[in-house]
Amino acid sequence: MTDVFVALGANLSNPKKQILRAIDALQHLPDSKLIACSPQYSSAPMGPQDQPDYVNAVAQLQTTLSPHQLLDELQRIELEQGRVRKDERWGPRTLDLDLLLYGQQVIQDERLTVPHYGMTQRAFVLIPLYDIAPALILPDGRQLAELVAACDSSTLFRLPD
Ligand code: A4P
Ligand code: MG
Repeated sequence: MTDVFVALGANLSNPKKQILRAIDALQHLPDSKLIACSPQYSSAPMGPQDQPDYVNAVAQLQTTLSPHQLLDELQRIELEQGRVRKDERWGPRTLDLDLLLYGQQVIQDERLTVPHYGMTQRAFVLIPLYDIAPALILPDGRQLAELVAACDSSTLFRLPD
C-alpha cells in the first residue's frame, strides 16, 4: 500500500456537490482505501479571472494501484462528472483531480509529473493538505509546514462543514 494525496478542485455546476461526489467516487476506487479528507475551501481563481471562485480540498488514499492506473481512475471520475477538456489554460471546470504525491516517488513522463508541478506554491493545495498531513515531507526534503508558512493564503476561506 502506498500513501497518496489527491487535490480536488471545482468551479462549475454546484462545486461543493461536485467535490462531495468526487470524494464518494474516491471511496469506491478499486484496491484503495480513503484515509482522510480535508475540509472544503473557497478560493479565488488562479489564472483567468472571469470565472467563478473554486472549491478546493485534498484527500489521502492508500492504494496498490500504480500511479498510471490511479491517473486513469481520476480521469474517469472527472469525465463521469461532466469534465470537458478545453484549450483555455486554467479555465473553469466541473471537476479537476490532480495526483499530488504518490508515496515519496518522483515521476516524470508524458502523462505524469509527480509531485504535481504547482503544488508547492498554491495555497488552495498546501493548506488543505496541511490539515490532513501536517508532518508531511516532500520527496525533495522540504517540509510542508515551511511551504504553508511561505504561501499567500489571503484569498482562501474555509467553508463550513
Ligand atoms: N498530468 C501530469 N501530471 C499530473 C498529475 N500529477 N495529476 C497530466 C494529474 N494530471 C497530471 O490535465 C492535463 C494533463 O496533465 C493530463 O492529461 C495528465 O496526463 P488536465 O486536468 O486536463 O488539465 P488542467 O488541469 O486544465 O491543466 P493544469 O495545467 O494541470 O491545470 P491545473 O494546474 O490543474 O490548474 N484556481 C483555484 N483557485 N483552484 C483550482 O483548483 N485549478 C486550476 C487548474 C486553475 N485555477 C485554479 C484551480
Ligand atoms: Mg488537472
